[in-house]
Amino acid sequence: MTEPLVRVEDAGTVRTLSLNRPAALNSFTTELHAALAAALDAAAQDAGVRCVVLTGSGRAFCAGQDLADPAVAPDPTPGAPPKDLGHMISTYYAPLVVRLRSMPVPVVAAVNGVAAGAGANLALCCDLVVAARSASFLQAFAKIGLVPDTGGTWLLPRLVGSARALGIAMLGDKLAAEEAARLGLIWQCVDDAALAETVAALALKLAGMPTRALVATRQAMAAAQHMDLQAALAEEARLQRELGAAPDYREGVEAFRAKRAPVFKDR
Ligand code: T3D
Repeated sequence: MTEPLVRVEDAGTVRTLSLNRPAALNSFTTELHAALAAALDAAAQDAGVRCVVLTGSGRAFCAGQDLADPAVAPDPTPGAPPKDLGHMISTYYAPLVVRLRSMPVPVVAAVNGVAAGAGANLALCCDLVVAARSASFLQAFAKIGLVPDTGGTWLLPRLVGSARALGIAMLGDKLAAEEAARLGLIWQCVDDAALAETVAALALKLAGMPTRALVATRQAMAAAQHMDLQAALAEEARLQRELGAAPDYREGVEAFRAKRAPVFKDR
């Protein structure tokens, strides 16, 4: 039986998706893109899923685009036309970012090893990024004459500021997980042996929280980057009006007042 390109495992309401091309460090082919898109869509549509964890099989998280894929590898034949990388980006990577950033549940990246190129930015697109101490982040694009894609130009300056974003992107050096956490690029760096347990606990915690409010928080924070304070305050009022009318708010307040654990159900 052939191995799936994305392994799907459920533990209660937490769904783990593992990129599964370990021999090529889980780098992206068009087939892997299709498998990941289908797995994310299935998780989004499954009311039983309240948190998604994204990770990699084997020693890497994801090495970005598979540079051996004939769809992108430059043809050495003299006079051969260049490959249209813009088409790859708009057909596969941009929709992947949009899919991830509009997931109806929180998404945690469990970065088990190197995350390079689009693989690094795939991780950074997730809501919370937890990395093993031996993992690293590498904006490999400059080394092959490209710019950061998969949301990198948008994400990096927002996460770490322009000076650091430019240094990370222009030099393309490996950034160790611990340094990534220190710079605020990721949420947490943990010992390798603690990664699975830490992520499982985090995902379980998120899965038990008010999902709709968590997703609205992601969206509001992204939207606020383009707003002045007045507009952001107005958007907060609009969201609180909406969330305040939903069952999770009533449940949260009732549970607090009754000194019991809340049971959130909105999604
Ligand atoms: O092109 C477009 O469509 C535009 C979109 C671009 C998006 C992008 O992601 S561009 C950036 C593409 N990624 C890279 O440039 C990263 C290339 N890989 C590396 O720099 C290194 O492999 C790593 C830093 C990720 C890991 O280094 P290391 O020393 O731990 O492993 P390695 O020995 O280099 O790689 C192990 C194997 O994986 C090796 O294969 P082999 O020799 O054992 O048969 C290597 O060729 C393969 N591999 C690693 N990365 C890729 C890859 N194969 C295809 N594509 C890769 N990206």
